[in-house]
Amino acid sequence: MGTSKVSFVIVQLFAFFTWHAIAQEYVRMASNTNAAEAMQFLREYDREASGMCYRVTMSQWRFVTNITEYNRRRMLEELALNSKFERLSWRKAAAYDATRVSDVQSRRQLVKIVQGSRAALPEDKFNEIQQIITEMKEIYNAAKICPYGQKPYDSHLQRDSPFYPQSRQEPYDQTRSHTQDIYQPFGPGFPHETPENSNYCDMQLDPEISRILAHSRIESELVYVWKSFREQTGPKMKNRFMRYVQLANQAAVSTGYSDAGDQMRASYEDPSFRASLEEIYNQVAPLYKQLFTYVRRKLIQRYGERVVRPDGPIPAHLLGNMWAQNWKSIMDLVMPFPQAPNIDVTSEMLRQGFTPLRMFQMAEEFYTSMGMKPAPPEFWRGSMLARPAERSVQCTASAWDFCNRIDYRIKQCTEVTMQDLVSTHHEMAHIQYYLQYAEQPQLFRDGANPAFHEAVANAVTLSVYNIQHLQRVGLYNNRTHDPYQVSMNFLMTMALEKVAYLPFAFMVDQWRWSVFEDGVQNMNSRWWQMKLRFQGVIPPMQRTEADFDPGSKYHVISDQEYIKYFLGTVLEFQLYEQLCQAAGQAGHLHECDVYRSRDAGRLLSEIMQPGASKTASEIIRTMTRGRTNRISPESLVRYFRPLELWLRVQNRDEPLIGWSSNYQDIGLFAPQRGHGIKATYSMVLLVLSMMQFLFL
Ligand code: X8Z
Ligand code: ZN
Repeated sequence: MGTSKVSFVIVQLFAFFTWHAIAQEYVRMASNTNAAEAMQFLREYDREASGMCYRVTMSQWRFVTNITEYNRRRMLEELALNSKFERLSWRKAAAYDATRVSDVQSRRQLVKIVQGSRAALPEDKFNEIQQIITEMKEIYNAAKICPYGQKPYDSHLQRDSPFYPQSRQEPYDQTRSHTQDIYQPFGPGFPHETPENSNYCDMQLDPEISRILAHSRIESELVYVWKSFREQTGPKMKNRFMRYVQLANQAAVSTGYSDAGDQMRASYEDPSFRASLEEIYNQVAPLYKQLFTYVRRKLIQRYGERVVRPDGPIPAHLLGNMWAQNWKSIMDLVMPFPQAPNIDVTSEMLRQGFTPLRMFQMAEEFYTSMGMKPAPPEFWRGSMLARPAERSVQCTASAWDFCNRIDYRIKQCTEVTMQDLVSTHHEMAHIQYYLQYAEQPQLFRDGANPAFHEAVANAVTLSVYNIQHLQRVGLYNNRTHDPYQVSMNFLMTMALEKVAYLPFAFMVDQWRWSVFEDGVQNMNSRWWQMKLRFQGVIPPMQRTEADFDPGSKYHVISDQEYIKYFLGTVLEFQLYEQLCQAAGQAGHLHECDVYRSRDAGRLLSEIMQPGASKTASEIIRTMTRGRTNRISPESLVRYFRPLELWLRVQNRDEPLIGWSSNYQDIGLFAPQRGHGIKATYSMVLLVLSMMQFLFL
């Protein structure tokens, strides 16, 4: 055993005994057995927490809809007050012995106050971890890169480059990149010598970099932006992230968990959570591998075998997205029937004179047609439904609950496109959820578990971005093309978004939990090990431990759990199928539309109304009319069944469905030589995991 291993064991032992002492302390603290007093505390908490939540939410709203230094300061002040309130409430709640409170709902509320918080940390450390997260977010948001293929000081050329987006609003012109190759070797020191205040090295993730990854088909350009964005994020955050891991673990241990991953998983209230996740992953993996194999062949046709090996993993920069998580932008390369159309009703919306307001009215009518609630007048008065001309705003679409049972808003820089029409229905689903659980106490005004909100919102959008629905609302009318071909194109678009996403959504927290559990050594190599194992992707160039590629994903550095997106995607199809059954729709799942079904509306309301007052398993039991209490991927697999059959035919001559990895693949990220026993140990682990993959 190497010295590092010995010290690791000592640290673990020390951590265990420290934890034990603190956990004992926590248990001793929970000594107040007066249930009546606990319930009185919860009544006061509900009132104060709602008020606090209103103030913080309002300050955040004011900032994101009008970005000024003054609004930022006000928001930070409110957040600081909120932290104080959180710490105080935590101490009070932790003093009660929840097991003595017979009322289930009150007990549940007490547990909710205590379990997800880091308030068990001493004040300086509590403030420190919050500060670290804020700093990491700031670094991330400030990341900018120079345009591709230009010397950084030649600003004139930069602006004229066909690679430089002409305006933030203008669509990226892929054809110009195809026909012109203006690649110039970079000058010495590029891009490190770029002046900090350069006004042309100002390409941000959103929209410029994302647009290049989505639309450019020039491999060297894709490599460049992929690499440059990682240079501007991960390494600048790695040390902070390591300290964050340490503090998050301390907080978790002080609250009675084994580590911060254990604490994150607690909100799912499932003792066999990790096994359940793995089971779901294994059930969707065959479908993913069919899609993967087909896409790989198409990428080889575009980029050649020099870039993509016929039985190998796919290099991560070719899939149309910074994290290879959503492949819908490469639809042009993989479309099953290029002669049939891809459903896009944008031009029809423009022809019919749609406006952002009309799109939201249409979304509202979707819910009222099912007998659900209309948006209140405050929603129409307060929301920001289009980009304002006169001030700077954050444009990511979001739905807001101001915690006062009156004020609900949406912020969306809506443009008249089909994508934004789907998005209006998605955001309105969040508003509908808020309205449905409004009468619950503040602590229960949330999804049944973290996966529910997104799952519900996306389940509705499955009924909206849907050939039948678009026909019913007079936006689509296909008389000329083969319906089978149109359907396959549609299902491929959906698969590139949903099926391709699953292994990514699964691996992010597998990695994060392994860091919390096993420590911060070789974080980057472990990231890529998991990306290879679950997604079948490799980096396009050598990675080392000086890189910190997980830091290129916002949810990792901003302390947002990610497994909810994996479960949410699976649950979304399960819920959709249940709504379809309630609506009496018996055809293909991907053709079901629940618009105007009162029965589907009743079921959806029943799922939404309890908020978080019931466990996810209770809600799933309601949702499936008692058939199961577990999240299952069967509906997702059923939805894609027609496409899966088509893919199997396309892949019939492929030597390998899925991927095999070799030493070169692993060498791209294996820990560097020269680190003695640690490197050898890691290499052995890597080879073992590769063998395990090959023989499974
Ligand atoms: O973070 C988001 C939304 C907010 S809930 C913008 N999403 C995940 C991501 O970007 O990774 C939506 C899809 C998954
Ligand atoms: Zn959402």
